[in-house]
Amino acid sequence: MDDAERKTRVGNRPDLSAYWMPFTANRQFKAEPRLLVEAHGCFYRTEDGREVIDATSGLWCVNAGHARPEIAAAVNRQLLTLDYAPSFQMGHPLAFETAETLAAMTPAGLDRIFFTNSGSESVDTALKIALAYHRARGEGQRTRLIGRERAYHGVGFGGISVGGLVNNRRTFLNLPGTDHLPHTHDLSRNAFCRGQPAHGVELADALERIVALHGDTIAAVIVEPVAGSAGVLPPPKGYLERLRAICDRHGLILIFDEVITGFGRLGAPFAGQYFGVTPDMMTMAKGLTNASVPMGAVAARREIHDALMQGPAAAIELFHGYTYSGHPVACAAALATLDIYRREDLFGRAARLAPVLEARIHALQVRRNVTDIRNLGLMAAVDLAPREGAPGARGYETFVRALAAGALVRATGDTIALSPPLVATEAIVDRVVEILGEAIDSVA
Ligand code: PXG
Repeated sequence: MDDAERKTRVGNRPDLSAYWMPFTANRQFKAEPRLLVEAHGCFYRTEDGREVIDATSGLWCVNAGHARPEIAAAVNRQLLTLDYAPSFQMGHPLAFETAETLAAMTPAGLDRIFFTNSGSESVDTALKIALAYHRARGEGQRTRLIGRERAYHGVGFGGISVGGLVNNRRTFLNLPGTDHLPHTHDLSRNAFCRGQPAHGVELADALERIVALHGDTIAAVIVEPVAGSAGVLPPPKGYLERLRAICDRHGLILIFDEVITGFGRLGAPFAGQYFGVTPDMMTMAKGLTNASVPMGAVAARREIHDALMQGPAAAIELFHGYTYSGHPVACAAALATLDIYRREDLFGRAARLAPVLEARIHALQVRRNVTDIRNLGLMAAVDLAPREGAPGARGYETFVRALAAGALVRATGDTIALSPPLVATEAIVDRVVEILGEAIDSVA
């Protein structure tokens, strides 16, 4: 696009009123729109022609960087070869190949893959599989679902019910029979800690109390190994191990929601491998296709899958699925993406860049109004003290200033999160943190 064209594009900006934007302050946005028109590698271009560093991998999803030609070619080829095939009672080779490739990356034993189109669908799918599994084993009384405070598990009714963000829950009907673990953010003991906090393993014991309260009526426990949307909350040392032990003791399915932590964000394929704790099921989306085509997946332990393969062979074993489960174009995108991760050793690259992000982000401790900083792998967050009477204003203004100065960061409330692409460089991380530091200092 040349400059003349770009100007025309701005001049011809479409009417903004019909599009009801998700998780957006629609009126504020439409009064002062922020439109992106191109993306390559670690950079976006705005409609007024400015280059902006993508310090958030889109929304934690474009792990291999934007506009990868290999993915574009695979998608194009697939569209012209087999653009769609029915997903119920019919198949196509690519779905099987994608499942097999993915199963080779997941933690040992989690090698049965169910495809969805998003993280929200993956979460609801995993919760439903947990109920079906217990019922198939004659434990149909196990219906309760346990989540955690401050968790984000997408926006389906299942996901918001086990989720722990009040704004996402309070307007809507929640599923009955859910309960929540306490969140793990303990500012009094763990402020400004680097990586996993030292304190808080005992917070996992809340699960014992929940089991004592509900007995054998609990089906599953779902947690983000590192809480993402709530502002990057790494688990205290030993916490996930303890949750695993308690689930084993009481026959509960442990689900890791790896929608953000999957595909190299922590420098390993999945958080399960990074922490050395294997869940019974895991949910994925985002980085599975490098966000090029919507796709999600659930990986289940083989025993969970096998427990449902009962009854007459002609019987449908799980009454669940989507028109677009294993969509051929999404599969083509996923295979091309997984190939890039492997060929370019992007998870190794993320592991090597993580200490750089840690060192740089913690240098922001001296900046104005900063109350906490957290990091793990290529995830980091900076908390700002809320302005009196205007929670979220400081976070939003910092985000807007950083964008104007050339870096797209993510603000939720007064927390600024960074999740750079795995292909980012030390220089890019340096520049992002420099821009963020100046933006923080410029906001009163
Ligand atoms: N689980 C987790 C852990 C997530 O982070 C979902 C499920 C839902 O995925 P879908 O594909 O249905 O959106 C998510 C999504 C942010 C942010 O900046 C995070 C998400 C989405 C958008 C913004 O915190 N996570």
